[in-house]
Amino acid sequence: MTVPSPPLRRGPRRLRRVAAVLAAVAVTTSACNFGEPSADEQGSPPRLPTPSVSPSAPSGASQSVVATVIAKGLSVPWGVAFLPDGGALVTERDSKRILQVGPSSDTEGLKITPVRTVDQAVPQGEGGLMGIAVSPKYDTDHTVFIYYTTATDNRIAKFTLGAGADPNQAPRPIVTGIPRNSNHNGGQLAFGPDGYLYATTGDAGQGALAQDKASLAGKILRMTTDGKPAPGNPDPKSLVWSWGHRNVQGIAWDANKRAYATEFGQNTWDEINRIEPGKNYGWPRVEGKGSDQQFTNPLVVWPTSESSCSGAAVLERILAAACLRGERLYLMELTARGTVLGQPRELLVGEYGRLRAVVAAPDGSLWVTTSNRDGRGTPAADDDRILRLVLESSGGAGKS
Ligand SMILES: [Ca+2]
Repeated sequence: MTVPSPPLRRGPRRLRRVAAVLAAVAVTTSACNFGEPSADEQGSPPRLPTPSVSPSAPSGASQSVVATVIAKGLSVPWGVAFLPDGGALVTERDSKRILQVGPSSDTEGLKITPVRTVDQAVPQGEGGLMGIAVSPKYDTDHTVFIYYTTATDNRIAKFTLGAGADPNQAPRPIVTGIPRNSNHNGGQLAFGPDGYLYATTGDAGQGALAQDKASLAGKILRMTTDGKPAPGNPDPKSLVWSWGHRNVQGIAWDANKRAYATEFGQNTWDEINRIEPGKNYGWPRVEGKGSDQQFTNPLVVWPTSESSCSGAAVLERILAAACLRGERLYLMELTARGTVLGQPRELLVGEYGRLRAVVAAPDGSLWVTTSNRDGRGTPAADDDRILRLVLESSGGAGKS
């Protein structure tokens, strides 16, 4: 059996091809049922390593997905953000490096090029160089945003890339004073469909701060590119968008502009929450689902041993969550009302170890990073890796 190396290039998003992702992966398919790319995918494919076909459903069920290792030899890749050229900026938490991955390739997979090191970051425990976001106006402002831990706080800063940019110029902080600790630093950054920058924070090991609106800990923040409260925030003078969070490391939006976030619980329940402004998600008063009306219940809860999900991404109607301790990728089908339809499906269970970031790539695939060098995993020789997942069976939706 041969599985064609999927082309990776700029071009029209192929989202229609994943419109029936869950249906496709749920269909009974043989592992060889991956055909030639359609005409609009033709192009000059990079020299990618041989894909592995991963039978990813539990106990002999029939889901399958093509997972291709497209980059390897990284160390704790944390944030991934695509540039307009189809390459991605990737942060490494502990080395404090920012790398560009792709779009060109070499014999090892996608080409990895160091961009800069963020010397201002002070990695410790779960802290270090974490989230990264590319300005929606990157073509004109060349600006990149990062979230990192220092000796005294977590902060958000920005810098410029490209011709004329000085790689030795320190990133300019736009938000400081986000409480830090060895654990629960949050760290995700992403631009929402409204054009504003969102940041997810952790409770820094002090649960009470999540219920304190004056603290930036245990919150989801929404801001302008200068780090000011974005217009429409619940309190016009505050960055706080939602509160009562323990440790959120992933956020993504669906086509209806609804936000979903992954959240680490304590010992029992991890959560997926649909994030709405001004709502209180309960921590530390509630872990998982509760009955107190003042708190917003999660959409989905999982036992921590099967989840501990960090990254989140939405691809068409599919919400994906990449899990560290649970060593799997969950896929959930979102409804038009912003709920989850049926049971989450799990892929890659235990196959690549701990999974941290998941992002929707411009070509309609998902990129997933491993995190086996973060001190809690068992690294393979080529860890940490970036996987490219194509969530479809060839032949198109409706065929099996
Ligand atoms: Ca909660």
